[in-house]
Amino acid sequence: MMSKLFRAVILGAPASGKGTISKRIVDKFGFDHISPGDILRMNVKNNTKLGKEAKVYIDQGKLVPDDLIIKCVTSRLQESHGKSWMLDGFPRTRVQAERLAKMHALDAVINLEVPHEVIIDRVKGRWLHLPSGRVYNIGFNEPKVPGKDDITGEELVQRDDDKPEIVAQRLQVYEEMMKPVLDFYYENNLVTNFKGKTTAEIWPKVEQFLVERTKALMAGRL
Ligand code: G5P
Ligand code: MG
Repeated sequence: MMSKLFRAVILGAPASGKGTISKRIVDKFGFDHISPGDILRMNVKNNTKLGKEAKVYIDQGKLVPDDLIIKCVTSRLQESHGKSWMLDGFPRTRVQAERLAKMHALDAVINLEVPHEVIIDRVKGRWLHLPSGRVYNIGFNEPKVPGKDDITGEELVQRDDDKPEIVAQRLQVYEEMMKPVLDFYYENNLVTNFKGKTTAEIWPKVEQFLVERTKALMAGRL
């Protein structure tokens, strides 16, 4: 276990593989994985106040308002107190990035770059176990039993916002909103880009990067 804490964000377009890469980081490095998208989907499923408010935006492929999502992430980060963590899909606006910077100094910004045509093709085969956030894809990491989660045997679902027209909207919102976020992190020299069409291509590079970064952190060079 690392004695110093590592804090990272993982950014990338919808279905670029943030959740998939995050799972591998959790398995290898033991970081706490915080995915606001997963938290929102659980709230929608349980019909909470947050879920009801967020659903309207999620279903249209729009971003949930900053104050809602910042509140949600801030309280989840408190649960990670004393642990190394990675935030998946947050920040998505400059306001979110600035608020996060006031709370925590980051050690890395991992930016996944996957071509849009690959993404559009991928979402068609995505299946999800809602309570855990585990994702599957037909032809990539298929569940052992069709339609069932490997660990719990519970039902898998498809996301309402994975319909082609909503995915197109999400990609457009992403391109618009992320530029100022990436600029903010470039100004702070934090961004590392990982380009590729598959997780098989991207993961070894992310893994090597994190091995080096966590070593540097331990040696006090970060
Ligand atoms: P989310 O939940 O943050 P997105 O749109 O950022 O959603 P998403 O869709 O969850 O991102 P991902 O996590 O990047 O995608 O990708 P993934 O699930 O790991 O992989 C996608 C699929 O490809 C999976 O089926 C996987 O198995 C498969 N796959 C992976 N690698 C490969 C490969 O090599 N080959 C193949 N064939 N398949 C592969 O946000 C959702 C909504 O929540 C709100 C917004 O409304 C947003 O639209 N929201 C926020 N709003 C405001 N601010 C924020 N910070 C918000 N965060 C969430
Ligand atoms: Mg995800």
